[in-house]
Amino acid sequence: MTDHAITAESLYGMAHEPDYAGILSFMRRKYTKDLTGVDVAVSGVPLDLMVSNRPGTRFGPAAVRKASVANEYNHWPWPFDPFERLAVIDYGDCYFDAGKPETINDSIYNHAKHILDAGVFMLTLGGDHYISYALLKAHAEKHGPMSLIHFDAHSDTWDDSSEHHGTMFLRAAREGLIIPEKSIQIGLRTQNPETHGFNIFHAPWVMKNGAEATLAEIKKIVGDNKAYLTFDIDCFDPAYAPGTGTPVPGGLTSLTALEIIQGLGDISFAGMDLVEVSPAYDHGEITAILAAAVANDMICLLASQKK
Ligand SMILES: [Mn+2]
Repeated sequence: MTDHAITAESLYGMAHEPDYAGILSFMRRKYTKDLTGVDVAVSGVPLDLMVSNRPGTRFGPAAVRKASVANEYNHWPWPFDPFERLAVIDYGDCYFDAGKPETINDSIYNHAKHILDAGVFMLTLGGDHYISYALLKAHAEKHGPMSLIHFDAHSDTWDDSSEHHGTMFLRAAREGLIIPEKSIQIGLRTQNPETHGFNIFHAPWVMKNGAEATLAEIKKIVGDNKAYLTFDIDCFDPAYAPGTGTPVPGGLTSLTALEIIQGLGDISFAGMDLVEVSPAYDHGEITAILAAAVANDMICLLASQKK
C-alpha cells in the first residue's frame, strides 16, 4: 500500500515509503480528523502575525512535516519504535481568519479544546510563539495551573501594552495558567530586567554545566506538577537553526538540547509545542531537520512513558 497518510488501516506501525513522495504528513502518520483511539494528535498553527521581527513562521508546520518524514525509522537513542506504543495522527492545521486578528486566540483555543476534550495529547507545530498563549489556556482548563518548561533565546515575558510573541508568558502567568516559581526557562540570552518569578538558566550556564545538571534543575523546579513543554527553535544557536525570525548567537548546540529533552522521562506532561521555524531564512533545511528531530524526541519521550 502506498501513501500511508491516507491508506493506513491502523494508527500504529510504520510505512516504508520514499522520503520525498506522497502526502508528507508528520512522520507519515495518518492524516485525519478522527480522534477515536488516538493518543497524540500533531497539528500545526500556521501563524506569523504576532512577530516582532521577521515573519514567515506560517510556513513552519509544513516545513517540519516535510523534514519529519526522513525520521520515521530513526529513533536513536530510544530503544523502541514509538509507533508500536502510541497511536499518533497528523490532525492537520488550525484554521483561523488572518483578516480578523482579534478572533485568532479563540480559533486556536477552540482547536485545542476539541482535541483535549477527546482525551488526546497535543503536540503543536508553530507558527510564531504567540500560539502558546491560547494553547496554555486550553491545557490549563483541563490540568490546572501548570509548570512551563520553556526553551528559548528570549524570555517572552515583556510587560508591553500591545500583545506580540514576546509577551504571552507574562499574560499566562498573570491569568494563572502557569506558575512562574515552578517553571523554568532554558537557553535565554537576551536581557529582560524582570524575571517575574520564573527560574532562568541562561545559555552559557546550560552549555557550561551540561544536560545532566540542567535536567537536575528542571526536576527540582517542576517536581510532580503537570508541565507544558514549549520549545522555541531559536533556543538553538543560529549555526544549528538559522531559519527563524529572531535568531540570537551564543545558543545551545543540538546535542545538548536533544540530550535535555531525552532526559525528561520523569516529568508529567500536559502538552507540548515546537514553534518559530521560518523556512524562508533556512538553508539546506538545516532548521527544519533539527525541528523534526526535536519533535521525534518529543514523541519518543511520550512513548517511553506509556505503560
Ligand atoms: Mn524566541
